[in-house]
Amino acid sequence: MTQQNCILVGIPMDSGKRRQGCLMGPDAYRTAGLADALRDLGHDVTDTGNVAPDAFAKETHPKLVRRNETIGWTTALAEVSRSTLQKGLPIFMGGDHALSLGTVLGAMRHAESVGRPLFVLWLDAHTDFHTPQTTDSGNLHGTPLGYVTGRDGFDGFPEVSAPLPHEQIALIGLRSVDRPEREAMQGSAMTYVDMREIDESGIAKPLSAFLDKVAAANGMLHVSLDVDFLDPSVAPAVGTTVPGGATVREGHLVMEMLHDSGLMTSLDLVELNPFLDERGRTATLMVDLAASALGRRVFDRPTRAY
Ligand code: NNH
Ligand code: MN
Ligand code: MN
Ligand code: MN
Repeated sequence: MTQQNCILVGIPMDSGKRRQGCLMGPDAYRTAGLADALRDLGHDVTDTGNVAPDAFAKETHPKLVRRNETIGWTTALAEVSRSTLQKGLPIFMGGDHALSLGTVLGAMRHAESVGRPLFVLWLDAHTDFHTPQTTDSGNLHGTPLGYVTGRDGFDGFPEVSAPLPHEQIALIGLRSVDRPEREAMQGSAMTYVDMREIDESGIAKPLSAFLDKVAAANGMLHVSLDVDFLDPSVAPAVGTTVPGGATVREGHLVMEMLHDSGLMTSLDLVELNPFLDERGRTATLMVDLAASALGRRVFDRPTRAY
């Protein structure tokens, strides 16, 4: 397989929701051996350490949780993401999912500068399509897809000058969608695959259709993997568990197909809360999934003799 220049970026961001602990995520990935797992596959791996948010004002917002801090992170991360994409394949070790406001924005800016369309694959139980107005919880980790698609109401955040077209987004693993999100997504050209569709027809078919679309457009592909995409019985270290999620094999199959496609150009690992983990099993599974996305396989199937 092609050797990649993997650049690990630690993002100890915890401002996207009330429950704390995702700030320990980057160190959990380091402890679980992410860098060595990728090196074993023959890749160049650099860990650039942790990013910090830009300076931010005291919080005063009546509804939104740590809004100003999230703006500080978004500004910093958009630039980190854009500049890291010029050097290699960034792997963003979160941190909660609000980090994707910045990492996706930076990937959009990079893709624009090289004249390629950016596609986004969202692996999540949730759609994360809220705006600061529609969110009930006030948790900005529920808003990154609303933000990058140019929905209104993100006052104070960096401007999204060229919003991501809905046709370039696929969400897979859905099983918790709030009413305002569902309403706003009516008639949208986003690809959405909920758990029922996965149960009925499998995860490979819709994923491969989306990957074909990315390939046909010579697109870049940002993958955002939320721990809660997976079933909580195998991935308990997340604040927002939703039963009925992807199995270990469904997770690996997605990652293996991503690897075979050669299309992935950046990766978020988000929402891991090590404080909620059981003997590191969720961190370890996430590292194994990242390794599958970068080419690990159980064995190279020999040709069968019949
Ligand atoms: N939709 C809910 C909210 O906005 C939950 C979002 N939580 C997530 N998203 N974990 O992936 O509060
Ligand atoms: Mn999410
Ligand atoms: Mn989620
Ligand atoms: Mn909500």
